[in-house]
Amino acid sequence: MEAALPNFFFHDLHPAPEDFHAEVIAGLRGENKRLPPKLFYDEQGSQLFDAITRLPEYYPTRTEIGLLQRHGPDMAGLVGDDGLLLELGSGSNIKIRILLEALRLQAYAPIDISREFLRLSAGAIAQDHPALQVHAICTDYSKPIELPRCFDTERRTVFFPGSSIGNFEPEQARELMQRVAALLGPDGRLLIGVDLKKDPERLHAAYNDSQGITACFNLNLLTRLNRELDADFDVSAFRHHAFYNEPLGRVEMHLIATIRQRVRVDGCCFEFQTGESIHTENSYKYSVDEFQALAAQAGLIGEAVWQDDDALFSIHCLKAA
Ligand code: AVJ
Repeated sequence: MEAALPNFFFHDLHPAPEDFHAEVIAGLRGENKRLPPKLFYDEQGSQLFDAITRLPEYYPTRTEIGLLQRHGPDMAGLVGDDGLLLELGSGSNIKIRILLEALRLQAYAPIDISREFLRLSAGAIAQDHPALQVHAICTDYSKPIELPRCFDTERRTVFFPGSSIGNFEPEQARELMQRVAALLGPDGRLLIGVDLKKDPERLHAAYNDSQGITACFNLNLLTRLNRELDADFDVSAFRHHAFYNEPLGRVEMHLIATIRQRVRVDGCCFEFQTGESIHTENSYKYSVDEFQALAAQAGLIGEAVWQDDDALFSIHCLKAA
């Protein structure tokens, strides 16, 4: 922990490369090869994701920002002043900046797995809000989160924007929301952004942009493994593949081997047939009712929900049942 500014604290609980090792090897060993999407977010990956959020085809970010601008004061009214706000997967800080215009907080705790990205974006918030205690926590929030001691405030809000909840299988999403519910206590609120079910063509375009940025983002995972896990993927021998799996209600991203090949990762050998895939991401889409039903299973009830006029994206305010 270090203090760059008197109101800025950085808690570095980033998983070590060794922690990724077991997950990566297990993911590539199985019958259907897979890698966890949290591995996208090294520095390069965070920058590519940031570029995705500005693509014309990628509607979620700008739609959610529009909802925050339009309904921020209502959201702030439900959340209440003077508490602690934890943001899961904070990434860049545009969204919290909008909320901070409507909401007076005692402390803000952005949580993200991308270390330098977090340091910069959280530090900027601390600089611009000298009366706000900013405790950035670099960690993997898909695992149980240990909060620093200084967080014993009465009122806690969890802000989970971007529809990152969509990366989790519904069962894991329920578990994560259960852990969040325990964090919130009786007075707390969860503000969560959830991408809505919609026209499959629109979804397809959002994950197959014409500039190929999403493809770079997907392929960067292999570059990262080459660098950090002593792998020897030939990145040019894989291609990006993304489609909407309608029966399962999710966009899937894959990396497809374009030729038959053998890859070494940290001394372990993996065979790929031509056309074989590594499943790198799911992005589940929920109707408002589907999501409320899932939240109810986690012990959370809906207090309000906002969506844009085109019904592209939703933000739910939930509290402990
Ligand atoms: C950050 C997980 C919400 O699923 O839309 C964007 C990640 N992947 N384009 C999403 C992503 C491909 C994004 N989430």
